[in-house]
Amino acid sequence: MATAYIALGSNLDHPVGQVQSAIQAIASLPNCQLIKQSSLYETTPVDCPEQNMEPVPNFINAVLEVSTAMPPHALLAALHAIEHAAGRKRPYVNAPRVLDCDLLLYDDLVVNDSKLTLPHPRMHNRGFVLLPLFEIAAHLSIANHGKIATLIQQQQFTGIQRQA
Ligand code: PH2
Ligand code: MG
Ligand code: MG
Repeated sequence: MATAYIALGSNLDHPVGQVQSAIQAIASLPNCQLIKQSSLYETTPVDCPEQNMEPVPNFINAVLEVSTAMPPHALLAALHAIEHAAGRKRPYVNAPRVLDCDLLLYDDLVVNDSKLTLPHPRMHNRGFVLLPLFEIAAHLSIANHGKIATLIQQQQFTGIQRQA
């Protein structure tokens, strides 16, 4: 069994419900056991372009730890299927989305191929990933970037509110 960390995000169509449904869907995957889930966090958009002067809605973000017998590419495909089932569309880069499920880490595996990059290439400077991840796995390090505790100390993250 491998330990994988998955980031969830939604800023369209009832984000809290979308993230809660995604947690259930991931917990129900074959060969996959939900070990930990972070709180839900309301976060302000990072690198999300406005379209037609429309304000970009806040996100709900969370991070999960799973224990899985699925190889990493199979797990990624399962996450994409869950996004698709939730109605995910990709009209432009970082468009508002009903559901984003990102594979962050899979044991200590380092992967760089056309389908998958591990660790996730932007996780080390995203507060909406690092803060929920720290809540459930404070000890973690990211290959080539070091301890997540240090990464959090070194950066000023704003607009991240843990839900009660
Ligand atoms: N996801 C992105 C880009 N920007 N900002 C927040 N707050 N939360 C996200 O999940 C997020 C983002 C690309 O996937
Ligand atoms: Mg993402
Ligand atoms: Mg994604």
